[in-house]
Amino acid sequence: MASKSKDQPKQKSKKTIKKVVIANRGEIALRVLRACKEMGLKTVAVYSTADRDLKHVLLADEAVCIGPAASTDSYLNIPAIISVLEITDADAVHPGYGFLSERADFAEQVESSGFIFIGPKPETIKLLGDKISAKKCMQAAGVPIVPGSDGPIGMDDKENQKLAKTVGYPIMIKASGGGGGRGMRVVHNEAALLNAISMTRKEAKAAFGNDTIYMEKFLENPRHIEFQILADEHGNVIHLGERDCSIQRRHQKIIEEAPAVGITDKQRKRIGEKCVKACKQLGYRGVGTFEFLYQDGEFYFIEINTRLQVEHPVTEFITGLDLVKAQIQIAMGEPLKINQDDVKFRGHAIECRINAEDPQNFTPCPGVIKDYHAPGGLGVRVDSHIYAGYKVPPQYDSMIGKIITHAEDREHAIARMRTALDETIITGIKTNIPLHKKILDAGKFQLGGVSIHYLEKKLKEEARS
Ligand code: MV4
Repeated sequence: MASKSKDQPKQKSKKTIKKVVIANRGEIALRVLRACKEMGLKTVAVYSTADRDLKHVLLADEAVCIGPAASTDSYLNIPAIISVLEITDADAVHPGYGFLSERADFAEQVESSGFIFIGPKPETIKLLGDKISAKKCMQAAGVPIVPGSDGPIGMDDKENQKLAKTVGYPIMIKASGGGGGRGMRVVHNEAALLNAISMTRKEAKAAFGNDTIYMEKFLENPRHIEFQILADEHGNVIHLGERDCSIQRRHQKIIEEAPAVGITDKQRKRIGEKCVKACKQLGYRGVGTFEFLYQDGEFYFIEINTRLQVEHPVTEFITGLDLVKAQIQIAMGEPLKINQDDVKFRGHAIECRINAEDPQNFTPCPGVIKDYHAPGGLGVRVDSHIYAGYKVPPQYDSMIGKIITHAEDREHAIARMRTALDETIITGIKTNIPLHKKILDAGKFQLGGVSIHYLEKKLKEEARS
């Protein structure tokens, strides 16, 4: 790599992007394709042998098969995707979410091969992918974090017992290489502590090749609230407010909304500004999501996601901004076109994730879609790649699309979603639409502000009666 002299400013010149490889599938590949087309960019779809009939594959300027159905052999095959960048003479790759989107080694190889990774710098992905170093960075910037061990916990049993007592039971043991619900354990008392530590360590080593673990106070009844930020490579950073993602089951989000019920303008400004400050200190580039647990009026940072998220449309609805277009402009080296004062929040948005699954037992339900009638109307957005005759393959995530509604307030956004779900027809496969209707009809959901345990508790209660 060419070395840059110290007194020379880092190169931040405009970078040309004329052709983009979309390294993903399904609804997000279509979302990225639409943004590229609108910006006048050429598109290259990559697809597995199970995905020849994907809508974005048929709409892209070029399409290249990168391997068999198993994602390890296709969507996770780094050399195959870099080869596609080379053979199609593309300039950049958009990773979407999941798959290679948070792989620092992928971003690194894309850049060292002379292409643009549409996302944060590889070093940033690596730094923030490690939960302990992410927490340290946020703490240094004044972002409130969950109290716990200051860094990794060691091998001294007595020390760990002392620490747990100081933090106060119940506590959680988490793997630094984990995240998204993987590699964590709740400990309710000292009798269970040492075994939990050694178990989590062992599992972390096996799952992430990294046995570094840390301790946190366990928050028993929090909401999951996350802040969206946008940063260019010139040091301009803005936040786009928060989303409430508490309606989840087994760490899979099902409904998300923005803004979060009960969060005041003052709280939004305070936490948003802290996230912005952290991004500035890090030299963050691209879109990013700060995940917080929110309990008893306080925010506690847990993790940061360095990718575009599934639920980005609710933020797009309330801010009127196009996050994928912004990602591409940032990757081109352009400065943000707006500042914080230009960000205006309007109304309320809700997203329902539509999964091909049995609404009773949640088992995936792949197969051929016979009829499909999408909802529509004012304030209704459908992000989906499905069509009548489309075969949902069994190899991938069961999400087949998202319905997002926007209205002047939450009550009307819910009413609009109810109407949208009622007019949606998908036959041939089972979907979770009946589950969504049930949640939207529930009084507690309508009141707003339910915790991360709400849905699982509700499902348990229904199973008993
Ligand atoms: C926690 C927690 C309670 N206390 N940390 C789960 C996923 C990962 N991102 C962090 N997770 C949690 N961390 C402390 N100190 C509860 C969870 C948690 C959770 C968090 C967000 C959304 C859904 C969740 C479901 C179960 C547990």
